[in-house]
Amino acid sequence: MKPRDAKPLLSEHRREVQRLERRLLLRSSLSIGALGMLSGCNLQDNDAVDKVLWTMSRFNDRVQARLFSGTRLAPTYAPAQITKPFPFNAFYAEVDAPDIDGDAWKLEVSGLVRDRSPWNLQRLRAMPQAGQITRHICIEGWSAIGDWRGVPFRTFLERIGADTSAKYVGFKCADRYYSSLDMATALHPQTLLALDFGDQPLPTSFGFPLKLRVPTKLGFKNPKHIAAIFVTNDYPGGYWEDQGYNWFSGI
Ligand SMILES: Nc1nc2c(c(=O)[nH]1)N[C@H]1C(S)=C(S)[C@@H](COP(=O)(O)O)O[C@H]1N2
Ligand SMILES: [Mo]
Repeated sequence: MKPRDAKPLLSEHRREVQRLERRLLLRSSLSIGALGMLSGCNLQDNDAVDKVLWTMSRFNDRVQARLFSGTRLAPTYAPAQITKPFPFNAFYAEVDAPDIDGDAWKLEVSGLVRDRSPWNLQRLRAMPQAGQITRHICIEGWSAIGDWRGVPFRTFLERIGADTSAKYVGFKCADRYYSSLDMATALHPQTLLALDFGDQPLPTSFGFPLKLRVPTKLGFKNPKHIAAIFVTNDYPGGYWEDQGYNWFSGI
């Protein structure tokens, strides 16, 4: 993948930055460009470059989690910046996206939670709603700005009595996709159980009826068509994570 923001980097850093870019891709699946977009750093001056070099020299999942997770906010955008049409991506073609009946749909909840009762759309819509306009960054080298709205995931986890000292939250999807997050990211103020894109319900191929929107992570950590959510201390992995993509993949 070609780094988008590599050009403005000062020339005296070029060599070090190229080395870094390789390490970053190998260890985390993130490019410097993607890291810049997730964190809102333009990586154009010496300070920013030094900060990245310092961070990358200590790069692994555990250290990344300690450095970033739960505190940094992803950049937000203006309504005029929303990407139209919004791009589709999945491990299959768009015509094969699961066609889910919203009235019959149920969300299962399990694992380290007090209330395992299933949820439906009506119950989710009765919860407090929020949203923000953020950039989705796919590991395949494209990004797009979208307006997702829904239930703050922290509010949902509190409502089901999740053990927030557990390590992971896992997701199972209607298309057999699956993924998982560290608890700090699950509780991050921008992490949303999204029901809407703009003021409309999520379109069929973009995750209807429910997707997780995590603007501090790469696109593959944003599961669509969620069917089940579980809280656990056993590492749940993920569809792409289990094929070698870095599990943390974010800020
Ligand atoms: N259920 C499900 N969720 C998924 C995927 C998928 O194949 N199935 N692909 C992931 C990847 S790699 C990306 S880039 C985004 C694409 O979301 P979009 O179609 O809304 O752009 O969904 C993510 N979540
Ligand atoms: Mo992706």
